[in-house]
Parts: sequence; structure tokens; C-alpha cells
Amino acid sequence: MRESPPVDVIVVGAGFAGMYAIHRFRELGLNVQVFEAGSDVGGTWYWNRYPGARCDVPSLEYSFGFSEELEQEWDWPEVFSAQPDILRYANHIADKFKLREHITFNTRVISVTWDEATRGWEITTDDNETHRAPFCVMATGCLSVPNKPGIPGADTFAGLELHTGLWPHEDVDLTGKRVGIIGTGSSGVQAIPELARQAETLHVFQRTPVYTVPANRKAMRDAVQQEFKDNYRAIRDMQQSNAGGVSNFRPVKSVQRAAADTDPGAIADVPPDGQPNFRGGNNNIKDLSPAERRQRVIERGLNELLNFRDVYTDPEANDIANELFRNAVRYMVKDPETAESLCPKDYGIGCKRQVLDRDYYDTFNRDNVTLVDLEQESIREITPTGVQVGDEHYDLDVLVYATGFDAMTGALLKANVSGRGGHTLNEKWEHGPVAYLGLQMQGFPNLFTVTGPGSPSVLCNMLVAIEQHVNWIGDAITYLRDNGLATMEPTAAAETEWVAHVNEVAEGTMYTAPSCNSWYLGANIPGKPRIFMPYVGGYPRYRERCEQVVANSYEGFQFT
Ligand code: N01
Repeated sequence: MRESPPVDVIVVGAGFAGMYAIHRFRELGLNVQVFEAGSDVGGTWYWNRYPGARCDVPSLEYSFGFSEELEQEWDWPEVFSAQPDILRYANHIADKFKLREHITFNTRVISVTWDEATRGWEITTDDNETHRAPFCVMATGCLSVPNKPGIPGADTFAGLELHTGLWPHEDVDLTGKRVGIIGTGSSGVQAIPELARQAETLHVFQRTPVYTVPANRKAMRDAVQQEFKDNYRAIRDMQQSNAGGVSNFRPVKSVQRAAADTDPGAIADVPPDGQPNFRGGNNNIKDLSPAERRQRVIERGLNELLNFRDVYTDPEANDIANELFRNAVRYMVKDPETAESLCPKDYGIGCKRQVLDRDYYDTFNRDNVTLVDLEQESIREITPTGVQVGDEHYDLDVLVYATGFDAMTGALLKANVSGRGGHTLNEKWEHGPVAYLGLQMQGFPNLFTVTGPGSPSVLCNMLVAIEQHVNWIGDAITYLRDNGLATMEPTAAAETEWVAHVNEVAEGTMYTAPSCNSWYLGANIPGKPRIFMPYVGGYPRYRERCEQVVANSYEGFQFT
């Protein structure tokens, strides 16, 4: 085992969180070392290269606000950008701020151990090296450990096996291939129309149908982008007071200008409410008559169903919206049996992360696409030549897993973290994640998590959440240094109170309805404790609490 010279902070992961951590901590005069399993920066956007991958938050909002120069010089080609453009943005940031010199790539952290003698962290990497630092920041992402379900025979498949979350860097040519895909969450729904266009045949193995609505697919208009750039300071402020960290800034001038030119696309290419903001409408679906509701969907599309407030709080309103949604699917998909299979019936809108698509339902009208409904019979086994469901065997050349991630806690638990007294994080989180503000865990001094469980994280614009967390962590480390303190960690009482609050605000929402089984609850991983992991109380409320904690001399934390 070789040992490298100590640094001030070790950061695990070089996605957007790890990248901003380098920049911020370096500004604070800290010596930073990052370890990244991939061969380059970008995290989620580095790994998820499957055809169709794109973000569900408008790009002008899903961008960093820490550098005005960066804001002004970067141009987005689409309102909701595709993975290659977001990865280009990440690379631009790495180049511009010279981040790579702090990153060791192709290196996975395999253990993170507290050393009481030196009051610091000892990090072991898979190249047999140990590294030491008084502070360790886990920037490991919320959706970074791909889930491959333990289907019997899974390792026997002799064709090409792919996972959306581990897609190869080189082009995958599916021309003339018989392709199967397991999973119809966000990844599957984005990939399916693209795979159908390329493959000879596509079989979609669906366990649970999804409520998906059309994504905004407009190219970026220069005038809209410029107006954002002209107003970025105000926009960043607006993000800070929005529940999902999205400003919803309306570029008035550009719209007026386009309207004067009688451009019918003018309004439509204004970034609409992003993913996190669907839940904020002021109208109630129950205030409309059945005829009015139908008319609304016909006129404004499926997305309209997501803009009613009561759909997220009132089970009866939820049922109304769900049925309208199903009727639309029955209308869009020509084969009645396929349409019926695509209709979600066992849970409601708002339970899972909203899925956005491009041509999803229409894809099932193609001759080369077959839906295999697993509701009655699950996949019995994977064979060397395909997938066996009941008595039916589906011959495949390529099998794609779009089966999601061990979300929120997966990467943290996989890192083999052991804290004070040799107690492990896996022991501490045996019954679900316990953390104060999603930032720190009692018993794990000087270890910080970026967008950890118990923080808004995946319910917020990630880049906004990341900046807030990294800034908070940087300030905390500075506070320790300025006050001659060696360590900080939460008190058990503060941690317990916060976890109770996180649970309390999630109760009574569609997210935690008994019929709901989402990765937010850990329900997609067999044996994982069923706990609602992100903080649903809204980003502003959370941010204010973090600020209040600091103003009260780090209330809820203990120091040595
Ligand atoms: O994963 P998922 P994902 N047999 O867990 C199925 C973000 N994201 O990668 O529902 C058969 O949602 C499983 O079925 P079921 C976004 O936050 C964002 O699609 O468990 N099927 C489900 O259909 C998103 O929410 C973007 O019954 C099996 C699917 O696999 C999150 O990532 C794009 C199975 C997994 O769906 C995760 O999305 C992509 C089995 N044994 C991802 N096991 C955008 O920004 C699992 N499944 C747009």
C-alpha cells in the first residue's frame, strides 16, 4: 500500500458537485484532491450516454451561477439540452477553471476510514494507494450506482448487454439487431423511441407503466438566450426562492418581439416550468366540469394534467387526472391491448419523478416494436439467446437494462465508510439514511455529503442544490480553521429532529401514498428500507434552515 502526501480536503467524485468543490475550496485556500472512477469529468452526464439521454430541467437554469463570465460565454443549443451538450459544458468548465490538475481519474475509492489518532480521513483507492486529509467530501451523486436486477440467468446472455447508466463511449450500431429493453422509467422512456428507430426489432419488457408527458423539444432562440444572459443575476435570485430551484423567468422582450413578427412559436420556446415545478399550479382540477377537463387536455396536451394543485394532494382529484391520462393513452396508441398495458393503474400521477418523453407512445404504433407486459408474468430467466417470459422466449442480439439506480444512498454505502469507533455507515443506515440537513452524519466527523439524503437534492435543480451545499461546506471548513477547531459533526438530537421533520413533510403527499413504489422511497431495490429520502419541504425553506444554523453558531453541530 503506497501513501500519498496529505491534502486539506479529499473529494470523491468529479461530477458537477466535485467540480464545483475544487473551484470553491481552492478559492478558500484549501488544497484539494479529487478521485473519480471515470476517465473524465461530468458524473451522470459522463456515464449516461444512451441514445435519447437529456435533462428535464431547462438548460439556462441547469447551469452554474458562480461565474458571470461562464454564464455569458456559454451558449445552449436547445431549451432542454441533450447529454452530449451537457457533457461539453462540464468539459468547458473543467478546462476554463483548470480543474483536471486536481483530479485523479480512473480511480475508485474503496474505503473511507476515520482515524482518531490523526483526526482525519484515510481514503483507500483501487490502485492500492492510501490518501489522508482532515476533511472528506462525498460528491458521489444521487443516481450513480446502476441497478441490475438479479434476474435468474442474467450472466448467461451471450449477446451484447448494455445498461443505460453505463453506456459505452464508442458508438453502438444497432442496425439489423433484435434489441430488448427492460425498464420503462425516465431512462427507458427516453431510450425506447431512439432504439426503435435504429433496431430491426425492439421488445420492451415493461413491469410498471409510466405517466409520461411530452418534453419541450424546441431549439434555443438567440433572443431568449440573450435575455436570460441580460438578467442572470435576478434569475439566480429567483432560483433561490423557488421550491425546485428554477426561476421560471419569462423572457418578455423576446416574446414580444417575436409576437410582433407574428411568430407562432414565440411563446412555446420559452422554457416552461421545469421538472421540479410541475407541482405548483394554482388551479384545481375538481373546479372544472368533466367536459372542461377533457377540453383542457385536448387543447393544451397531457402536460396540463400536471399543473393542477389538487392532483398532488387530493386522491379524488388524482384519480380524475389519472383517468384522463389513461384515456389519452388509449387514444394515442392504436393497438387496444398495447394501449391498455401502457396505462398506469396501480399508482397515481405525482408518486414518481415526472417522466418527459419524445414520441414515446407513438413508438408503440411502429411495426418493429412490441410491448411485453410483465404484469401477469415476470421475466422467468435470461438465457444465452434472449429473455424467457412464461412460455414465450424472445430471441435477442442486444439486451438493454434501463433498470435505474440504487439511488441517494447507494454510492455512499458502496464506499465502505467507517467513522468514529470503527462504526460503519452501513450499520448506521441499516434502517434508512439518518443525516443532519443531508450534509453530515453523527459519528462521522468532518465527512460531508453533497446533496445527501434529507436535503432537497433530486427534487431541486441539481446545480442550484450543489452550489448551495458546496458553499455551505466550504464555509464550515473555514469556520473550523478560523476558530482553531479540529472537527465538526451533528449532535444525535439534531440529526433525529431533522430526520423526523423530513418524514413529516413527506407525509400526506402523493410521493408517500401507500400505492407508491418509487426510487425516492428505495422501493426499487429489494431489501432497501422504505424511507422517503429527499427533502420535500422546498429548497427555500431548506436553504433558510441551513443559513439559520450558521447564524446560530452552527446550531445542532458539535466541535472538538
Ligand atoms: O430508473 P427507474 P431510470 N424486471 O428506477 C424497471 C433520473 N433520470 O434510470 O417500476 C422488470 O425510474 C422498473 O420497473 P418498476 C430521474 O430522476 C432523469 O429510468 O420497478 N423491470 C422501471 O420501469 C429518474 O427518475 C432523466 O416496476 C424492472 C425501470 O426498470 C431516475 O434517473 C433521464 C426490473 C427503472 O426505472 C431513474 O430513472 C433518465 C425487473 N427485475 C434518468 N427491475 C432526465 O433528466 C427494474 N425494472 C429526463
